[in-house]
Amino acid sequence: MPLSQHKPMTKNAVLITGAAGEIGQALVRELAAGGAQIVTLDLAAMPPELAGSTTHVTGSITDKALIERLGTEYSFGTIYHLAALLSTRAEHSPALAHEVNVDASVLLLELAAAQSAARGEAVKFIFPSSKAIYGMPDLETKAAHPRVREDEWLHPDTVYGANKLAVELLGAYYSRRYKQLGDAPAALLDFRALRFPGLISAFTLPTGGTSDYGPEMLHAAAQGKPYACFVRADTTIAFMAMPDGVKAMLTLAAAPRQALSRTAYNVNSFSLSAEEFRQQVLAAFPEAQISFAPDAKRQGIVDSWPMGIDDSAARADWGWAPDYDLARCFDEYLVPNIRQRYQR
Ligand code: AKB
Repeated sequence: MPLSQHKPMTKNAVLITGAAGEIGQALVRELAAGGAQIVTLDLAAMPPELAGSTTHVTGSITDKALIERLGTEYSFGTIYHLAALLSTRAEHSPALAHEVNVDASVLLLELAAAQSAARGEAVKFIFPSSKAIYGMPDLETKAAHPRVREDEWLHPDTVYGANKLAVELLGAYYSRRYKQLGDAPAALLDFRALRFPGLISAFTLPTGGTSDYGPEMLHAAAQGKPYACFVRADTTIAFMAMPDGVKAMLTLAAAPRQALSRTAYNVNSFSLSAEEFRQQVLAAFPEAQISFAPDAKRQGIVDSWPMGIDDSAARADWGWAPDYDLARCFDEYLVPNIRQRYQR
């Protein structure tokens, strides 16, 4: 829909960028059920079943004029900034990754800063960051530090990890120090980031990520397709069920600001090796054909990510706890929904 056809200035609208992607679709489903006025922005159209739930703008988050026009036509209470190039895709086009993952984030931070100042009330800016902001130097160090804390190992090996870390730091700046040498704005925005494990959805597949081997293995098995996993069998990282990812974003967004001791929080669920992932898939789909054909470059990326992340700060500050451990994730969420999706 062209922006000029929108009704101007609904107060406390919710903006979701990258809304047609995996996290976006799951988040829209939850928020729409609560009756929020949602504006979605994505290069792609929303899937038909969600199209009626939002006012959708088809366009790029790198389009400065478009972002500025959104800012004149809506007053946002909360922005969920999900649009990003994931780690494998970003590695193929680092300059584009910087433009999408960092420069466009600055456009949105500017929008949120201007609206916070104009309203005298902080716009909440919720940002999905990633375990990719960590960089474990070698496999021995990775094994010796199975649950890294927020302030450790912040030396990402990928452009995606560097982009996410840069936006975390910029968000903290916009939240606390923005224009500190000029006239102090009436209110600063309220930036909150979550460092996610690899999210797995029963309903969508990721594109361009490097933790994708997990969901790809499972969705391939459910469709009766063979799958060659692009990392070694012993490769271990953390994963999380998509409903927990959405729950984490909504719970963090709702937390009172004074309860938060940091702007970026780890959220963890369960860790498992690619072989353990395969065993889970085989338990549900015994005929699945899953082999291992490691790709050295993508293997290097996953090897640099920690096995798990320590989420005690999120638990203490805003009561975070995942609903799905490994068994519940497969038995109650992934397998029944994926079976139904592919009807096997
Ligand atoms: C990716 O694989 O790029 C993402 C991530 C780890 O954030 N799933």
